[in-house]
Order: sequence, then structure tokens, then C-alpha cells
Amino acid sequence: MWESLIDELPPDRVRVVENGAYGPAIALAAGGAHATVALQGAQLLSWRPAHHAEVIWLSPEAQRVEGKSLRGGTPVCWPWFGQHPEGGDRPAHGFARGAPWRIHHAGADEHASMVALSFETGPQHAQLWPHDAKAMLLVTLGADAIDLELRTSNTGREPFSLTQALHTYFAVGDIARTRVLGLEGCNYIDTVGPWTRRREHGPVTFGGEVDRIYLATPAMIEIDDIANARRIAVESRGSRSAVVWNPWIEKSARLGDMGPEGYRRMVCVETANAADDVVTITPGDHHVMAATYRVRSSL
Ligand code: TA6
Repeated sequence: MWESLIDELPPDRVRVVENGAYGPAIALAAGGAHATVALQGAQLLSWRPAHHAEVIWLSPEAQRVEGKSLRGGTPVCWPWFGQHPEGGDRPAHGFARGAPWRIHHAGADEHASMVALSFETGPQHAQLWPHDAKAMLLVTLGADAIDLELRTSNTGREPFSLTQALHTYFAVGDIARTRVLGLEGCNYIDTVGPWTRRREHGPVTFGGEVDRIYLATPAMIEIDDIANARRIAVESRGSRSAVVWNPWIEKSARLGDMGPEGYRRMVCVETANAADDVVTITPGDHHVMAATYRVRSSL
């Protein structure tokens, strides 16, 4: 994979597209697969592998708001997941997901197309999170898989703690006919109502709001999208926690941007460093958390 400036690459493989609703984005293509990543928040908006339908869910009511992530896709929760431990008026899921990211480099070879987007903390973030850090999201698209690699570098003089998530909304045919496999035996924090630690005994199924942080998770988790007769594999690196979320009816109504019955067509399975799974990065060091997604027919 050679690195280059985007305008030196074949435009059918990597190109900047101006999307009215979502702002400037990078369109990637490789081997019959297509993906789109918005520059705002480095948010994956779409991924269609060769021979499969769209895998990423984006709300029909997603609206671009400066400083906010769109509803759906893969919001990059960084440099914290959920509510900041010190509370206050800090935004949920950190400040990188709504911020402008820059194109750092891009590349294409006979197998894959990729783009690297970068984000650096600055004085405007000091009140929220007083650390010097750089985040790089590397999106690599092949014919049958997409890899999201989130690299955090400590560019300051003090160690810092980080929690984060690739908060991916996956498109499913019907949440009531969807299961998440691979979490059997894991402990989790149930955050619906008073936070309670429980143990998972079987496939995760959905008959109401589900919002759980699974701990000591395996590298491989699968979404059984029964209605679409497909399995979506979520293979993680640098992560020992995963979030499974579906807002169901009432929370969807409170969120207000899920679209009519949108909750039925999505499930979040998030590769994370969250809750007990906190990362500490010393000056000059870095940490990589990544997820590779693949789809296969389950017929
Ligand atoms: O990852 C699950 C979660 O933390 C839910 O509790 C819900 O808040 C969701 O993220 C979406 O958060 P957002 O701030 O994007 O509305």
C-alpha cells in the first residue's frame, strides 16, 4: 500500500465528494465494494461490500449539525466513552465525533483503498480534557472487509487515560429477529435503569431497550441478522469491552432523529475501551483500537 495525496490517486478508488446533507466526505472503492467517510468526525457513513447490501445504518432523519455526529454510521467516541467521569457540561462520547478531521494520507493498491484522517487536541479542548493527543482513523476497504483503526498518540508530557468506542450502527432487517453472538459468559454492565452488573448466559436478543457494556470480551463477535439471512462479523483489536445498544421505542422517541421505526432496522455493536477497560498512554507512546467488519450469507 503506497501512500499519496488524494488527488494523485485514481478517482474511481479514492476521491473527495461534497455531500450536501453530510458535508465533505471521502468515497472509497475496491473490488466492487464501496464506503463513504465524512470528514466531520471521521464518521463512516456507508459500507457496501462486494456481493452484499448496505451494512451501515444511517437514520433517514440524520441532519448535519456542526459539532455533532450524524445519527448512525460510526461515530468516533473519543477521548472518552459515555459521560465524562467528571461530568459537568462535557459532551457525551467526547468532542472528536463532531469536530473537523483532516485528510492525513490515502492510498490504493490492487487489493484495497484507504484513507487516514487525523484530529489533534488544541487549546479549545483544554477545559474539557487538558491533554495533548493526536487521533488517526485509518479506514481500509477491501472487496469483502473494511477495517477501522483508531490510533491515539500522546504528544504531551504527562500520561493520560483514554476511553473510546467505534460506535457503529449496523443495518439489520428486523431487530426482533436479530441476535448478537459471542458474548456468552461475559460479565456486563446493564445501563438501562440503575447500572447493574450481570452475566450474559446466551445470545443477546432484543425485546426492549438494550444498553450494555460487556467486559473482557472476545475478539470476535457476530451479529446474526436473521431477516437478511446474513452474519456480520465484528473482529476487534486493542479492545476488551464492547457495547451493545438498541434504543427501542421510548428512547427512540426521546432521541427524535431515529426516523419512523428506525430502531427496528439497527443495532449498535461497538468496539470499545470503556468502563473497566481504561487505556493509559504515556508520553510519546500510542494505542491502537481497531475493528474489522465482514459479512457472510447465513443461508
Ligand atoms: O453506546 C450506547 C450509548 O451510550 C447509549 O446510551 C445512547 O446514549 C447512545 O450511546 C447514543 O448516544 P448519542 O449521544 O449519540 O445520542
